[in-house]
Amino acid sequence: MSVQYGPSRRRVLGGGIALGAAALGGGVLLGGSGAEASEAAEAAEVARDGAFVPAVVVGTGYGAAVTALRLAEAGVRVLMLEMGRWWNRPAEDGRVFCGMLDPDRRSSWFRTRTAAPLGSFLWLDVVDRNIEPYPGVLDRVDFGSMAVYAGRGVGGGSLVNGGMAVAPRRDYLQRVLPRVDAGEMYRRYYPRARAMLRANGVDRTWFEGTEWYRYSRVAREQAARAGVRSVFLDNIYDFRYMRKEADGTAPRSALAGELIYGNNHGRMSLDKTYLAAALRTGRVTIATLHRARSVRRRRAGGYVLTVERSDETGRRTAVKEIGCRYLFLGAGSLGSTELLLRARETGTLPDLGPEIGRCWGPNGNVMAARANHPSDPTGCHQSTVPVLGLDAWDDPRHPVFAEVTPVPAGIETWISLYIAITRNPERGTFVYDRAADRMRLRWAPDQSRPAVDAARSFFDRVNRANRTDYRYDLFGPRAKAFADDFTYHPLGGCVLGRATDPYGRIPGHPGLYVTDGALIPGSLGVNPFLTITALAERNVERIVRQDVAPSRS
Ligand code: FAE
Repeated sequence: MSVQYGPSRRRVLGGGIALGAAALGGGVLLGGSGAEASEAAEAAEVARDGAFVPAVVVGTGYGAAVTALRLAEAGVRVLMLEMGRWWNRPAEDGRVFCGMLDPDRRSSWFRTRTAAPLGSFLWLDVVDRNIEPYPGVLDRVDFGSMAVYAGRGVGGGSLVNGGMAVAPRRDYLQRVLPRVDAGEMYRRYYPRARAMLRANGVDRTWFEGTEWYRYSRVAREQAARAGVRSVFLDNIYDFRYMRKEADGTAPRSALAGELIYGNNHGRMSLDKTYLAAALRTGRVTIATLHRARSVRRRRAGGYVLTVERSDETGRRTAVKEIGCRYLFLGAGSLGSTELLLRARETGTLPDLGPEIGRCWGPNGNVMAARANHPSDPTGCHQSTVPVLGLDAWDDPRHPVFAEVTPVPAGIETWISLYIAITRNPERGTFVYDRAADRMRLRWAPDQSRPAVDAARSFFDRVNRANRTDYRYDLFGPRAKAFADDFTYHPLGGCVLGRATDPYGRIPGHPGLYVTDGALIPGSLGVNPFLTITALAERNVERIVRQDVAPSRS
């Protein structure tokens, strides 16, 4: 079977019916028995060729999930299109996801070999594995001198990320998004996002004593010797569950080397939070293995999407056209930008402005590792869930916020590993390659230099204070202390207040919105999903009030 569907039930629409039913004509079933057996049929029908739905949301990541839930609560029927699959059923080995140390086809989006961020050990290619191509959960999109990791499947990045739920400094948020009232974000939308995402913190007493976080404590002491303060970071991993893992009363996930290829337990990914709530409304349908390819205006108003449906071998099984009145792009920084660039450059939406594709950045990401003294072991047992940040953002020349990340190899490695977020002012530009019908990124290798300079200045300081050195063997076959050629945090491409109005509306295109990381101009100073979620909450609240509600009445 090539398409899996969420557990939504058909339901007679409330206030949104007028819009939905009138527009749908006889096409999509509206009322109904709610029988479980008809769920797949319902989704197939809602996403059938020629269908019209009131609202389409492309993607199922953070911005998309918020948007779908709030639209549905306002009575609007929503179809979500997701190019990946559902991750809610165990495979033959009884697990939904594979682990980081035993990756199989579930790990990667259509690759023949895994492409882990930490690609080597003692310069040897011992980390990656040959695999069968499959719609696996983690994608790596290569753009030459920069690669972007992204989650694929229902839940987007929430299936694979480190789970750190961090709000940026208020002054930096104001600087990055000057059209957004930072006070309102902190008072209203960050708390809402945190609560919905079920962000929680590690118990400090347990943290101080457990073997699973020795690696974080070691990094904290070494940073302190260099005069750098540490901060605890909230996470969407359920720490009460982690305690049970440690006590041996629950199956292990974070304590069994699971993270970037998904967690079989403990992770509160979007399918368990926002998307579960959205599906409970009965107004949201998720069509998986459906990839939005292009968008054009609909003569009677709204938009028409061309959507490709594939099977799990990657074979295209259908091409459909789906009409909608409201189109929300939540396909992530890359996905949403590509859809709009293609529309502008191929002339299906020729009036899209010049800002589409601009102002992209990797959030200054740099990965680095240090070699500790034999007297400073970091532990054979490491929780995969990071909980500690080293905060040198006040450094006037080289602001750095570095997270202490695990090396869950199951053996002592004496390695301290970090993902550093720096304030790299360089920005990339996306251009549409007509011959290949895909987007390319203009990002030259030396555009990563400011990030590396900042990371070097920070880690040199930590090394000096501890008389330690870098590890040069972890980032590929060449001796390299800093991995500056990939990012976990793609940001920008359709920036709020430039490519869109201050709420994500595309100017001159009523009913067309961007609702994801594409809105943030390249840098945030911390990990982005909490801000993407809070911003989507802010934007959709306004859109429901001003754009959607009047059309329904
Ligand atoms: P995203 O979550 O990427 O969702 C986009 C969805 O759209 C995906 O499900 C795609 O499959 C789907 N899609 C794309 N194109 C199409 C199309 N054409 N048709 C249909 N579907 C499509 O978007 N952030 C943090 O804040 N804390 C962390 O600890 C953290 N760690 C990370 C670790 C890793 C390994 C990775 C990869 C990312 C990490 N991030 C972290 C980044 C975070 O996951 C990312 O910023 C958000 O997921 C972006 O949210 P969006 O809503 O923009």
